[in-house]
Amino acid sequence: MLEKLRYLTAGESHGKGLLGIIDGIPASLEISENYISNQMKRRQKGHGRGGRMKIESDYPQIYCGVRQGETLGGPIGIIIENLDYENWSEIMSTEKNNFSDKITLPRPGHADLAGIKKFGFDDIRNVIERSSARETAMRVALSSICRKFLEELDIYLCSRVIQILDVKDESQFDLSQGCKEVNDIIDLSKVRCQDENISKDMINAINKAQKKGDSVGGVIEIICMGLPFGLGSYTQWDKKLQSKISESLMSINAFKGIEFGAGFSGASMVGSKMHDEIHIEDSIIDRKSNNAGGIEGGMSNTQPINIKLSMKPIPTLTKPLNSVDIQSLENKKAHKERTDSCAVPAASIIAENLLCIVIADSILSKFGGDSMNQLKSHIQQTAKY
Ligand code: EPS
Repeated sequence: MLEKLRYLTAGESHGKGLLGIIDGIPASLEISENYISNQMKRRQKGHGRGGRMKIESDYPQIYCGVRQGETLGGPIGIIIENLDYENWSEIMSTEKNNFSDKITLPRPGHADLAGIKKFGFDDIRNVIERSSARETAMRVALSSICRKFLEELDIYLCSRVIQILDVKDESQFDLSQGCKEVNDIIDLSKVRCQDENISKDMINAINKAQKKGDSVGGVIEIICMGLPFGLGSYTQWDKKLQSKISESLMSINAFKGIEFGAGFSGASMVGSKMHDEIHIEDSIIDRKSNNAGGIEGGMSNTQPINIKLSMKPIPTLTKPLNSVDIQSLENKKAHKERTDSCAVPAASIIAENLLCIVIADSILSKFGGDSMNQLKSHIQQTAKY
């Protein structure tokens, strides 16, 4: 659970647009629509996206909470219009009209079946609209304010795709140029993979699946650098940093697994190989390895936070799976509509930005401050290392 920041999103995938509010950001943080828009553009890219991203501009209009380019310390409101709404205005009308077509064929793997049962609907459209990953557009907009907040404190994040279907990039994340610069380079790959040849294989895997009416998932890796000691806490279950991060990142559509540092492979290591020995150099306590992934005892330990996340293949298939018509109760093929065949590169941007909310919240919990200047002076008063 977040302690100092709160945020909510609203909006249907093909409705008028998305609304978002984030509360708890200190005053006097410089932020612009342009800064947020750059993160939005990163989310729209990636090989395997369907036609929707060609329609949308995903421009984040800052509606309130910011004046003269700086936050005011109150709630910040953002609006993103769905440009596709003009093609859906009859179906998605908030006022009653004569539209009566219903979707009755739940897609295996999607929210459809459990969603209609939960709310007592007879039209899966009512579920599709809010369960769509379209909502993550607003979450990227809100969390990019936290990203800017972290950059002011010299905390940077980057991410990459390390697997699409069975094509794996088993290289180490090359961070020699620094997080920000590395991200700019990785953004140039259509699949956000650091290796050019493996990128091509990943693109081929996506194309092959797409041709067969299928979809693919994958694995991403995120790094966060520049953290102080002691974000999170060992004192209570819901204060542990990895719990907060897991809650936030596992809420991203289609994410199925999370690992910190050595993760599952740590289970087959002996303790003497797993744990990162501590040494001191130039008065800085440091490590030669980071199997802990930057978190020990539920707290940041100044090593980069290293997370891997797995994403399942998108459930909307142009060659649909078997399903049941919920109206006629006959065996039929599942509903199909426009879809992405792979959204793993976009998911890496969503995860990177959502991690910013958790880290920003943990910084505010530890150091406090109503303005950026107050926060910075509190951080300075506490030895970073
Ligand atoms: C998305 C918009 C959606 C999908 C995707 C995410 O657009 P549309 O449904 O109009 O094609 O591309 O949603 C899903 C993958 C899903 O399963 O709902 C977006 O803005 O990211």
